[in-house]
Amino acid sequence: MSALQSVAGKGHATGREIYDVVVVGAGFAGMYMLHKLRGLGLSVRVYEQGGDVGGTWYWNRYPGARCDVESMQYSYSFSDELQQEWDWSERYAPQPEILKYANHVADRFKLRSDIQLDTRVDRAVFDESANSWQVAISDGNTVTAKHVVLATGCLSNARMPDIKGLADFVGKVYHTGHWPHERIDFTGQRVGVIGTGSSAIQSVPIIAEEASHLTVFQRTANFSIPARNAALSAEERRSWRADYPEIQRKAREETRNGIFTEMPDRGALDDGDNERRAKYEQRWTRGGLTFMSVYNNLALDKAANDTAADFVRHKIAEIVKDPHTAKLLQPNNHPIGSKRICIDSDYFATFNRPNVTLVDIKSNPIEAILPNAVRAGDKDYEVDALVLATGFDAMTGSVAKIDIRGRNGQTINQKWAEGPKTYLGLMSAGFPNLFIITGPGSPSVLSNMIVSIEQHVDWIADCLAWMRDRDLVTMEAKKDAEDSWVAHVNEVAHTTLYPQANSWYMGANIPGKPQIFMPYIGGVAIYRQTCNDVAAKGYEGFTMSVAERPQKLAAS
Ligand code: NA7
Repeated sequence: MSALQSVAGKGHATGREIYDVVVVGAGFAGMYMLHKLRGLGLSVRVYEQGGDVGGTWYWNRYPGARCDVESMQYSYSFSDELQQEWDWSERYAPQPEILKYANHVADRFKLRSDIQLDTRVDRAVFDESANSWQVAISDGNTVTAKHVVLATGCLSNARMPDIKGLADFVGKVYHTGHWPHERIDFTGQRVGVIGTGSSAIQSVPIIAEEASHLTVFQRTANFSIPARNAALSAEERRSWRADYPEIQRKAREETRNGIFTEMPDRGALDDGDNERRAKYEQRWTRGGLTFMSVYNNLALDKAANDTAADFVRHKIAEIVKDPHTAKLLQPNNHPIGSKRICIDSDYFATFNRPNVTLVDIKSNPIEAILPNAVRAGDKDYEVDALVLATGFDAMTGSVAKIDIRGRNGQTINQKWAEGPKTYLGLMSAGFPNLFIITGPGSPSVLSNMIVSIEQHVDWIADCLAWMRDRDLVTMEAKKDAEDSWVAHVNEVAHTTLYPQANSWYMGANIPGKPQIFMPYIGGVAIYRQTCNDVAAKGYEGFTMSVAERPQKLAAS
């Protein structure tokens, strides 16, 4: 019997189950991991704290929530039948449609029988004598797993701001990342939105249409590009599908961010003013994230970046009629793209509505929330409902919430106290047989997440099959390989403009969180090649151990 074959219980845990793999989370990463591991004949149990599959798309139900990568590229590629049969209705699918897709995948691949919903993984402790994990789940049971895969998501740990008086507010308080399941009707209400990141930028135009008055509290202005969302025609879908293999190969092997688009061949300063403006104008008209890939040095050269930033600031000034409001909405404290660029549908134009007010809480910070108002700069803004669009404890937050103990009882939070430390973003030394999907140190949130998820899942599955073939029972990142990878991730980040922004990429949005640039900025193509090379060299940088053979009894 191979080291990874074992007897697994079905249904709810009784406390005696032994799984080859426990997967934490049933979002896009967890679902594909389950499917892939089943294909290897492994026993797998997925625990999901939400009431259904979908991960971030299960929780982020705020008005206007939609994907910022075009849907034809934000789809699984592992099944040709799936990608040929699923019809996205819009260029950027709205959240309900993405959630429907997640449910379709769960049903189509019959995943549900191995997914336990409404169940948190509270604790995972590595048992060094048995080379396995003891995983304590919120139904009170503990199961054993040879391997644990954290598919916990990067933007799934909604962050409640610590604002004085918030608990005393008498109206309803909603967090965009933890939105109720029923439709919230703001008709006739005075609504306050705190935060102006992507979630606010998507929801503000919709809330403004319903609310009697909307007050947006802005600490940092953000760059946003029009989405130009539209219905997808059958012809457009057909043309994507006809070229899928080549589009996907290019996205994986030739791009930095896993999004197929024309590759820039020159820097912004290689063109004259008129030509450059024409190119920006063309991308602005086309809409979407690819605005940033018009030139190849926007993330690297401040002078080049300024040309794109100036173009967008100019557009904001053109759209927003009140010059004071326009000025406030123009970002001026970070390079464009160094915080995740937003894409919107009429965000800036919403501030021309008579029922919308922008409040600058950078100059006049929020002092307190009163029972029926937000007090900022000695002024009380009366509101009936509050929307907190204040973001997430990104990349590490959902890992940190689980009490994970590796060798010698060390917790992952102790190990990561000064910032996350991983080898390839996949494993952390001292935590054998524990994989992280799209973890810190991998391209992750800088990329099309589906592309990065599929790459990690495939790599992990290949690795487990390789271990099984060789009767290997543990795999662990070597400390020196991890140290050099962490240094490399940091070094590459600092060749770019990204660390110049106080972004959630840097952990800067969470008071007290170490400020380290968390994702790997080298790009998905280089990263994939690195991971493949590591595997081809017998998982270089990892230690593997074989199962101890049972001792033969000495003849008496
Ligand atoms: P983000 O991008 O982290 O935005 C959060 C916003 O909330 C941002 O404008 C913050 O201002 C603001 N914020 C956070 N805490 C406070 C407090 N205490 N007071 C006032 N304002 C605050 O989160 P999103 O949910 O919008 O988007 C996350 C990602 O999801 C996005 O990038 C897409 O990839 C999808 P700050 O900038 O910190 O000054």
